Amino acid sequence: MSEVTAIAHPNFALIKYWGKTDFVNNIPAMSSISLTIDTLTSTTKISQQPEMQENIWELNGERQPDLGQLLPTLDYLSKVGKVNEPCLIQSDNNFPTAAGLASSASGVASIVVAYNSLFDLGLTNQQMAKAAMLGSGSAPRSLFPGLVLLDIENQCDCHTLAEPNQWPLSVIVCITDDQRKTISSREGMEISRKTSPLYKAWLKVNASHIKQAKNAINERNLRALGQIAEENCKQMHEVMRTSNPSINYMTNKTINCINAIETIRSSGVDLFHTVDAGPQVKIICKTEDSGLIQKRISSLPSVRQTLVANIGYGARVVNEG
Ligand code: 2P0
Repeated sequence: MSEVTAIAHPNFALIKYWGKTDFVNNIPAMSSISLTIDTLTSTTKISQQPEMQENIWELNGERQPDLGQLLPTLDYLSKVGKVNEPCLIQSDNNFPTAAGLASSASGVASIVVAYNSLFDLGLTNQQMAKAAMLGSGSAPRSLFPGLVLLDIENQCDCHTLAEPNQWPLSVIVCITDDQRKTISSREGMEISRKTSPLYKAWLKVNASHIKQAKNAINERNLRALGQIAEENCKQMHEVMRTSNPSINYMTNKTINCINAIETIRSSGVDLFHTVDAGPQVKIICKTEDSGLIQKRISSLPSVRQTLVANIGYGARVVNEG
């Protein structure tokens, strides 16, 4: 086999990771729970290139100056698999890159899966998760379908809590701005860890938020999941805001969108929102309500575009050649 193509989807955290316990091995300081979506896709083709001297990475058709945060992932994969052959890695996102839509998670997950298949490494789920985590702390979650737990209390085990067909939810991604973010999550997390007076409390509350979210998922209780997810989101943005320098990924457009979501909720529709390291707002709702919610949200001047997705599948190979 000389080339393999794999796809992976972004995942959005409902209980969030913001801070590392080990910067070198990129290990999150808290557990997280996410939802893998469909529709938005990172596609990576990896091809063996014996004539090349080193691995080359192209992102959205542009050759990257270096392997950047992929380097630890590729070093780990080549070491575990005893592979020394250089590859051309071509990744494309069908959605804005580095705008708070988890493009690094889906990108890294698609690379891990493609590499594992190309060199027939036969990695275990735990090895795949470790390889992905070295590239991006949220990337192991995109390896798996549905609602996913990344459990730091259990050697960073990552697994699905509910499969897509076990709880059919939809996600409406409200794009308020598609510019690249000015401060990366990686830098932001370190600033928060070192400077936010709320960081210790943020670490401490994680176990309770994880437990509440797991219970809500077991009971398929959207309202309870929404309450804890919105509380967790609010606390993460407070940790960011109280960092020095203060970090604020939300804009006035983000706030307008959240206010509109609250108005829709007060009219009796069951939905909740979450916001990550960017100005976009993600709405989680029952699939049968997504059309109505999208119609109301997309009429807001602060929302440039909406994308509707359902719960999606994990990273997978789509083509071998
Ligand atoms: C999350 N975020 O749990 C949180 C919520 C953003 C806000 O994980 O440094 O790209 O590569 O491990 O995973 C985004 O950060 O950071 C992220 P690194 P990552 O989804």
